[in-house]
Amino acid sequence: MTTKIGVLVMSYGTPESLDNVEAYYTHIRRGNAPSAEQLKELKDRYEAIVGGVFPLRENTDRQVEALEAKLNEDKGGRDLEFVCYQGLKHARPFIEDGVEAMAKAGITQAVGIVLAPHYSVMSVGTYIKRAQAKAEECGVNMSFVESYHMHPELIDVLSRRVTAKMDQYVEAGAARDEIRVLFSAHSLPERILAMGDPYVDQLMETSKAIADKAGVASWQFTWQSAGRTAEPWLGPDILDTLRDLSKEQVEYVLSAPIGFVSDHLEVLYDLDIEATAIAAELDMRFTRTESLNSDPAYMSVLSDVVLSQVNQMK
Ligand code: FEC
Repeated sequence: MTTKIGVLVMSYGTPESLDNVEAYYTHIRRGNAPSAEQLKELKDRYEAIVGGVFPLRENTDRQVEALEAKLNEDKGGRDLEFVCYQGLKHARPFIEDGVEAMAKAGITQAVGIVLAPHYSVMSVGTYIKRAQAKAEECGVNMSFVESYHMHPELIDVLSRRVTAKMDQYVEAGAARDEIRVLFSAHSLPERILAMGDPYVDQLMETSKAIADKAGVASWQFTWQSAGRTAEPWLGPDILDTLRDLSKEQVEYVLSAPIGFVSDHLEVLYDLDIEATAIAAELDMRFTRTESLNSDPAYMSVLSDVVLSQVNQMK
């Protein structure tokens, strides 16, 4: 008999429309509604990127669909059927909705994976905690992929993304070693450092592996998209980094946001609008690597790590 394996594919989530931004923001703030000013500022950012369309939703839908197809292709001769369910952190269908849907479909064995390659207790850790709690309540036996930041195919596809944009700069007249590559990821509160969290080390490992593979002579890591809260967040922020690079007379900057896998607000606004504008003011050239979205190479990474997890399941 064919065994159905549920795969809970977890992602950040985005509002369904501009009218839902307040509920979404309140959820991110753990039930505390934003002030009118904070809400306007966030709505303005969404309007600036898309004028009312939320690209993360469609990108996540495509990733989930493509992963299900890839898993069923890669399963080999085994009598398994993979069924993917979406579970979002801050929007519908929530992580708990995804687990409940699996249980209702009679699934008892499942794997959870987050569409973010690096583990932090404050990011991937919280997705897993919520999914695990719901799975226990629903009687689903779940195991989780915690990170896949050094998967060789991930390093390969990301280094090809870096090389492609460096080649464009070279065609435009830059010398390869004049191009500064800025690897980046979402900042987190500085207190993760005292917790021994692996997030920073994992991001540095990915950055170094890509730089080595792509033969990047000049690179550094910087943070982006820090939350609007009173506590200190990991820095330097990319905007400050750009100001520093301008003092060093760096002319060509290539942004590689390796902590993210989709086009969404933190890429399309924070990099494509905000950082691009600062770079223009500083008279620097600024471009970024293309997001993975549902690139078959990324789907292959996800399929591989999910299948490894299935192989370990009792
Ligand atoms: O396109 C979209 O609609 C969603 C874009 C989006 C992604 C994303 C990814 C991560 N976040 C992470 C951590 C935090 C922490 C806080 C926080 C706050 C926000 C706010 C918005 C937002 N995040 Fe986000 N994040 C995205 C969007 N994020 C909007 C609220 C306004 C603001 O501060 O800018 C602070 C929460 C708090 O108040 O305590 C912490 C991490 C990731 C990458 C991993 C992942 O995808 O889960 C880490 C995409």
